[in-house]
Amino acid sequence: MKKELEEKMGLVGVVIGFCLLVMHAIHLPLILLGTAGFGGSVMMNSWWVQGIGAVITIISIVMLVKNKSMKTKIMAGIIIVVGLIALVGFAWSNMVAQMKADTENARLTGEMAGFPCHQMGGAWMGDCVYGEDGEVLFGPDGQPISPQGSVGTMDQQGEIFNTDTNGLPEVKETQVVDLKDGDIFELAAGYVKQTIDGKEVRRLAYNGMIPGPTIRTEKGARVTVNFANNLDINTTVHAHGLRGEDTYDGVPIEMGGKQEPMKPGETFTYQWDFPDTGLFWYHPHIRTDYTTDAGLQGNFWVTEDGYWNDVDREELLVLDDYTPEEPFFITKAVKTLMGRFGTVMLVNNKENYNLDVTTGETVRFYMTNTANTRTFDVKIADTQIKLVGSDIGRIEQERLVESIIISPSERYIFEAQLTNPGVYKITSRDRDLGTITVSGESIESKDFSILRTNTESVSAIDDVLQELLVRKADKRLTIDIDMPSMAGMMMDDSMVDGEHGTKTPHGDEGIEWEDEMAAMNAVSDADSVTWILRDEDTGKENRDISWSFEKDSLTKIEVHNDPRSMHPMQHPIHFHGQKLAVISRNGVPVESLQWEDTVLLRTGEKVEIVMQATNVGSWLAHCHINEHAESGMKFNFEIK
Ligand SMILES: [Cu+2]
Repeated sequence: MKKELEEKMGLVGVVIGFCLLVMHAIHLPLILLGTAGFGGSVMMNSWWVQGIGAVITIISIVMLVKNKSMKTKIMAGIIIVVGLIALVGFAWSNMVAQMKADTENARLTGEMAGFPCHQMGGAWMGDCVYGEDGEVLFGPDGQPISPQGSVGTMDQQGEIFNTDTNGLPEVKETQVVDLKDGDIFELAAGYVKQTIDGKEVRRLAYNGMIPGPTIRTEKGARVTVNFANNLDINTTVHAHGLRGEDTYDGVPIEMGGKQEPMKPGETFTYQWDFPDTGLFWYHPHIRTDYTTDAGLQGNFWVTEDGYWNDVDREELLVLDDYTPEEPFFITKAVKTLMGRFGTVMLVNNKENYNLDVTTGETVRFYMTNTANTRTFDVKIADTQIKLVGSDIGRIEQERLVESIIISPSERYIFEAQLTNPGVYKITSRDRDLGTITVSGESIESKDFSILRTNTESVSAIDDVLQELLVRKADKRLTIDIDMPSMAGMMMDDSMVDGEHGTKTPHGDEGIEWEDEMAAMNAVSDADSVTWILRDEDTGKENRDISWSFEKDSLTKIEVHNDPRSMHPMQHPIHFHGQKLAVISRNGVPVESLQWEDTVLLRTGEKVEIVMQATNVGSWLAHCHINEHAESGMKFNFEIK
């Protein structure tokens, strides 16, 4: 009887032992994989599984000692050996995992110290609070808890610019002001309120308007603008794209310019010259990231009889994006990694822009991108666009295009013929910008098929183009970024998703159309990120660069937007007071030359630019992603 029971016990032991062997057969490789960093198994590696294993091992030891059956002894022995191996493996994998976690925490604590607890590519980093199981602890609102006991958010900390809207006048639409040579105009910066996306926000405006007054004048005119700073911060007015005197360029002295920052309540008289036909604009050159986004932006519209094609209508399109109630910090620009993207698309400061036209009309649009960082890809549904002009006047060869890519501060002038009644969407990639409503009796349409060639506009370059293309660059710039405190996040492939590794260029067509790295962008600021323009011949960077050119010289500048930098992305590079023309991109000569003051460099691009130094003085060059300029991406040059 006793022997039978012992044999049955032995059989039970054999069955249990077999089950355990199967478990271990899965368990051990998982432990090993987990230790090697491939995920492993939480369930199999848990304490209770190990506990059951330990109990069974002890039973097996008892069976081994008490049982006389050789079969049972062998089976018990195997179970004991496997159990011990599993136990050692468990202890080993736990120890290694703990060491890895400690190292990682130490690294992230060091590099991400001071950043609020946040998630990036599936991993938590920053000042997080961890529970006993090593998981991040969350507050009742679902946000991670910070060590200070408060609930952490992705936002920056610090004093923000005033957001009070009490007693402010409503914003007005821009008005076109026609000025003749010698005219005097009064301009003032102040505060207004506006409701955007249902939220009432405090904005900054010139003469109460956003965009500010559109100053329309004739080529060759000089106008006087008495400007009053009615803001509670320092400001200047920069005349973007005008080849006038550096004294009136609005670049503050501390940035290598000629103007003392205007304190609140001060006035300054600008003498602005308009030597070129086309579309230009004005905006502050102090904390441009805040002030331009908040509304300080207006166009100069320089006309010339017979310069453009015959059209039925001329319209301004000022493109911007804006996030209501997102704070700006007084001490520093934030979101300096990508620049500040807006959530609401604005055309002429309207959320729902619509233009009514009569069927058959040909419209010429004068388009400016005043956004801080967003590059637009402008399209009108079912409508061909005829590109006729850019930053500074006509392009060499007019052409029909599907869409126009316009980076911050650039201008494009294009024509569209609306021949069929209907509502046509204006879009940029996945964003709706507005509509054109075409209705009424059809008028007789103008001939839209003519594509003019304007060789004389660019003859200064065209005449020596072959020589310029083969000549060695006079100056070479490389675009780079320094972000020591964030480097660990960028270097570690597990911290960023596949699209945003350091090896793959970002975005589509070398352009980041949206805030594709929102989490990292939100924790970046002017202190943690330095954007760099590096002179390859001297090794000097940003404000250490000081170039000097002879008046009327043609300088060939090669700019390389290095795709191997820590965070490659597109940059619109703006030179004050001169004319630029791109002659080749990635070694391929351009088909149509055009004068510009801002050149877009897509990720990885190597662009050859020719600068015509027509304008003596001290000038600034910088990236026109305003947060990038605030993070160092600027240098001075001189024309003598
Ligand atoms: Cu930039």
